[in-house]
Amino acid sequence: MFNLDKAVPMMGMMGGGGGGTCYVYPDAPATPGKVTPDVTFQRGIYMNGSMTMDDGKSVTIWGFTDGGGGMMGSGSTFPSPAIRVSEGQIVHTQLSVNGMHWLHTIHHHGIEPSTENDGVGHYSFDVDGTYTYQWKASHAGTYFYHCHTNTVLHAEMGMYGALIVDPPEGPGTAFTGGPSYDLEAIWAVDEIDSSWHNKNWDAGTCGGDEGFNSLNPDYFIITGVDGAQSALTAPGIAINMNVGQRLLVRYICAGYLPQQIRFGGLAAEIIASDGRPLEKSVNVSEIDASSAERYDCIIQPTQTGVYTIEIDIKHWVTSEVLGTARTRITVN
Ligand SMILES: [Cu+2]
Repeated sequence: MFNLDKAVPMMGMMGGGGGGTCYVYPDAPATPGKVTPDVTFQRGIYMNGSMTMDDGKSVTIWGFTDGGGGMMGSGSTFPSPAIRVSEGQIVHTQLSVNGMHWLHTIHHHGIEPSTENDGVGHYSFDVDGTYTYQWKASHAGTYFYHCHTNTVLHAEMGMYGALIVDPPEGPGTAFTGGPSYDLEAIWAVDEIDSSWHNKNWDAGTCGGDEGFNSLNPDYFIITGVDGAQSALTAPGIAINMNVGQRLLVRYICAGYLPQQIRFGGLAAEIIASDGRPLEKSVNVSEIDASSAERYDCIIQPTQTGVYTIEIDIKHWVTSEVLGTARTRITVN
């Protein structure tokens, strides 16, 4: 039913690498069983964004724009703009890569729609034109969306954003029957190997060795902000709160390598993971996470103070700590 036979040699577009069939499958079919949605999001593409690191260097970033049309560089936020919906809604995410010489998809990670709507390029197609992903927000919780074309590179380049499903009660309640919260933090923690950030979109898809088996990160970031210094004070990442208030931390392991998050001496109550409530919440001082995992934690400080949150990013074989990203919770 899919056009796997349309795998096309795209030698003219690629930079280096061997021959043979390239693992990209351009298509933009009609959405099967398309219905009227409760909410629609438009997403375009940018591939000329940049992020300035605390050491002053600039790293090229790719991502999704809010709005269709594949507008180069327009609204190039990093991470990509969040998709926030209510449990029970039918959602359309319309991705446009019109007229561009590259392909992308949107995978709504953890949502698990039908294969056509799952955005995994090599299981369906890479969007060439406009495709409307149709999916249902069945379970309140924390998810994220990312490109699934030449994934190892495109996710590394920054093509991801938060995906939050609120319960019908709306923001302020984690899930129906779950805890309420006064403040919210979305910490998507990622590592960057800047030596990967000058590749062509299809690098490696035609069989060439682009070195994607060797990730040597030199930057460690929280929700698009350098975790060396800037994330300690960045608005929306660093949190100011009062004793007695309840903070919901939506922690997303957005990198490839294992991570450990430590809450600086604050007690964190894990209430949900990967978009599902825990049967019984767990109180922890730290969490070990691996790629694409999400943990929802309630933090309700009982004492004033400045608490430094540290996330170690570790080598996937040796567990050596390769770097640490930091932010802060200030309790008044
Ligand atoms: Cu992509």
